[in-house]
Amino acid sequence: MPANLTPPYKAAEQRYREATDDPTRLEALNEMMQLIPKHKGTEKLQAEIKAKIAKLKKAPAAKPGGAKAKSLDNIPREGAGQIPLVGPPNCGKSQFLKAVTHAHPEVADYPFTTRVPTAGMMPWENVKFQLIDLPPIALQSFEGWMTSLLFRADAIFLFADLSSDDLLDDLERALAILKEHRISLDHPEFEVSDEDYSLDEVSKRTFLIANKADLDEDGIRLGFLQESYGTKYPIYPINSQAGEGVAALETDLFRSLKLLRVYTKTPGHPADLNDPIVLSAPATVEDAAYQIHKDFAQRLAYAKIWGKGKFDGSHVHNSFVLADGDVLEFHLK
Ligand SMILES: Nc1nc2c(ncn2[C@@H]2O[C@H](COP(=O)(O)OP(=O)(O)OP(=O)(O)O)[C@@H](O)[C@H]2O)c(=O)[nH]1
Ligand SMILES: [Mg+2]
Repeated sequence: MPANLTPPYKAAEQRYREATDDPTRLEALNEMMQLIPKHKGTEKLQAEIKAKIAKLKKAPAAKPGGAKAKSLDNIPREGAGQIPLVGPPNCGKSQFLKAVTHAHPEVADYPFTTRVPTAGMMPWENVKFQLIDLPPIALQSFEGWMTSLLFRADAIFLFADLSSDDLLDDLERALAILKEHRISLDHPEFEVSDEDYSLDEVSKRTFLIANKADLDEDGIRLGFLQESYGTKYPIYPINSQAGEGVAALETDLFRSLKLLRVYTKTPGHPADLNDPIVLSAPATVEDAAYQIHKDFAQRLAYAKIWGKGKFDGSHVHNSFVLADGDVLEFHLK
C-alpha cells in the first residue's frame, strides 16, 4: 500500500473491499474519493474510483428476495494482520494452522481436504496474527470468494511440500492460477508505487514455507526450492507436525510488515503492556488515536509520551511520529 494513503482513506478502502452489496460499495467509494490525497501519484487510482462509482450508479438495483451470494470470504479481521495460507493440495496448510493456533481444521493425507476457510490466531510476543486456512490453489478448487479474501490479505504464507518431487511444478501451477486472478505474490520488501496501485490488482508480500522439512532429510528438495525461489521469497523450512521452525518466520513477519506497538495509559496509572495498539509504520500520535476511535482522533488536543530516547511525559502533537514501544497518554479538547 502506498505510504501516502491516509488511515481514513485506508479504512474507507477496507470497507469497500469488505462490502457485500452495491449500496455499501458505492458509499465507501464516495468516501474514498473524498479522502484520497489529491496529487499526481494517485491520479490513476482516482480515475479508477470514479469509474467504479459511475458503473455502480448505472447498475440496476438488486432484486429484493434474490439469492444471497455466498460470502465465505467475509472473515472479520482480528489482530495485527490477516494472513491466508496458500498453496497446492496436500502440502500441509491445515496441519500448519493446527500447529500454531488453537484452531481445529481437518487434516488428511489426501488432497482437497479443505473446502471452506478456517481462521486461527497465531500469537507472537504480545500480538496475534490471524491466519486463514484455505482450500488448495488448484483449478478445480479455486472459487471467487478466495480472490476477495486474498485481495484483502496483509501478507501470504505460501506453502511448498518438501516430501514431493513435483514441488516446483505444483508451486508454479498455483502461482499461475493466482496470477490469472490478478494476484501476484512478491518479495516481502516489494512496495507498490502510487502509479501502479489499482483496486483490481494486488501484489502481496509473501513468505515461503518449505513444509514437511522432516521428509527431506538430505535437504535436496529444499536446495531445488532455494535455487528457483530463493531470490524471490524468504524461505522457512518447517515441520508442521512437530511445530518446528516457526520462530524465525514469526519474527520476520512482524518486522517485514513494518508494524509497531504503542501502549496507552490514563493519568496516574501504568500502561497495560499486554494490550498494544498495532500500527503500520510510519505512524503518528493521530494514527494511534484514530485506531481507538475515529472521533477520538478529532477530539485530540495533545498526548504525553514515554519511550526510548524521550523525556518521560513530554508533550507531543498529533503529527509526532511514534516508535515501537512508546507509551501514550491522550488528552482531549
Ligand atoms: N511428515 C510431515 N507430514 C505433514 C507435515 N505437514 C502436514 N503433513 C501431513 O500432510 C498431509 C496433508 O496435510 P494437510 O494439512 O491436510 O494439507 P493441506 O495443504 O491442508 O491439504 P488441502 O486441504 O488438500 O489443500 C497430512 O497427512 C498431514 O499429516 C509435516 O510437516 N511433516
Ligand atoms: Mg487443508
